Amino acid sequence: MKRRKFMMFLLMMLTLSLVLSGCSFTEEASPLNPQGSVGESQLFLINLSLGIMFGVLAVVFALFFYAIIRFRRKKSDKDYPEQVEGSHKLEIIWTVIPLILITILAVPTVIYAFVLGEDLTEDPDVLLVEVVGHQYWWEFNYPQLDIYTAQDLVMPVDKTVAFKITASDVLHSFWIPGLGGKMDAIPGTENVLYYDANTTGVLKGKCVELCGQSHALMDFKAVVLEQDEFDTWVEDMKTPYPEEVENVELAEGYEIFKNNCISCHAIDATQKGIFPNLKGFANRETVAGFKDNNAEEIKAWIEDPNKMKPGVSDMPAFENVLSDEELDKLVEYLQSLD
Ligand code: HEC
Ligand SMILES: [Cu+2]
Repeated sequence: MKRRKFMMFLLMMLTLSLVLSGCSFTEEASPLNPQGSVGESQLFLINLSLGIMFGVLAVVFALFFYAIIRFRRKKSDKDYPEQVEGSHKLEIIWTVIPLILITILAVPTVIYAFVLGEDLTEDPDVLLVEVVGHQYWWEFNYPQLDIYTAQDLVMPVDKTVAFKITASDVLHSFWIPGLGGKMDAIPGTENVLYYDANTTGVLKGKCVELCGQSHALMDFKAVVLEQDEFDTWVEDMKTPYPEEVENVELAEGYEIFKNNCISCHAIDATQKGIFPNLKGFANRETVAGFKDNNAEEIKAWIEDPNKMKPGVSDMPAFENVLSDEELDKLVEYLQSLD
C-alpha cells in the first residue's frame, strides 16, 4: 500500500513538472531556443546560474545522504556521539567556495547587464523602431525610413534593431521570446531595448503586462527577412496606394473604405495615424495580431471587433452598418492592400 502511494506521488510530481514546463517540446523559438545574440547571451546566463545551482545541489545532497547513511544510529549506540564544535578548515572551505561561485556568477551577469542595457537608439548603424503599445495592438514606426505600420514588426536578419518603447494608454510590455528579454511600455516614458535575429522566419511577439480585458490577445509577429527582401518591403511600403483604382470590384470596396474607415486607418505607410495603419495589410501574418489573415476572419473582425477581442473600444462594429455584400467588397479591398 505504501509503495502504491509512493508511485502515485511520483506520477503526480511527473505530471506537475510537465505542466509547469509548459510541455514545450517543439522547435519553436523561445528563451531556451534563441534566434539572436541577445537571447543567446541571456541563455548563457540562465545556463551558468542553473549549472552552478545544480552543482551545489548535487554536492550538498551527496554529503547529506552520505551523512545519514554512514552515521545512522546503530542498535549498539547507547549514548550521544562525541560532540565536536568549530573547525577552521571546514569554515574556510564553506566560505571560500560560495565566494568563488558568486564571483563566477556575478562577473558575466554584471557585464551583460551593462552590454544588454546599452542605448543604441542613436547609433546610425542600427535600425531604429519606435514601438507604441495600445489597448490592444502594437504600432511600429521606422523614423529612419519614414514608415509607420502596425502588428507585423518587419526586420532584416543579422542586423541590430534598437527599439524605443512607450505606450499610449496603460502599461504594456514588449516581448519577442525568441529574441531576448522583455521591456515595459510605459506612457510618457521611452524605454530602450535591442534585439537581433540570426535566422529568417516569423517569430511570436506578446504583450506581457496585464493591460486589460484582451491583454492575452495582444499578440504580434516579428517577421525576419533577408536584407534584400527587407529593402523590397521598404520600397513597397513607400509606394502609395493608387488614388484611382482601376478594378471595378476593388473600386467599390475602396469607396466603402473611404466612407467608413479611412478616418481611422491610413493606407499610406508614410502617414502616421492614431489607429493601425493598414498599408501592407494583405501581407500581414494575422488579423488584429492573433487571427489567421483570411477573408473569413477579416470579415468577422469588421462585423464586430469586440466579439473577437473583448474590450476593444476604438473600432466600432459594422455588422449593422454595412450589408453583407458591402462587407465582402471591403474584405476584398483590404486583401489588395499590399
Ligand atoms: C474609430 C476608429 C476606427 C474605425 C472607424 C475603424 N477602425 Fe479598424 N481598427 C481601429 C482600431 C483601434 C484597431 C485596433 C484594435 C485592436 O486590435 O485592439 C483597428 C483594427 C483594424 C484591423 C486589424 C488591423 C491589423 O493589422 O490586424 C482591420 C483590418 C480594421 N481595423 C479594418 C477596419 C475597416 C475595414 C474599417 C471600416 C469599415 C475600420 N477598421 C474602421 C479603429 C477603427
Ligand atoms: Cu498590453
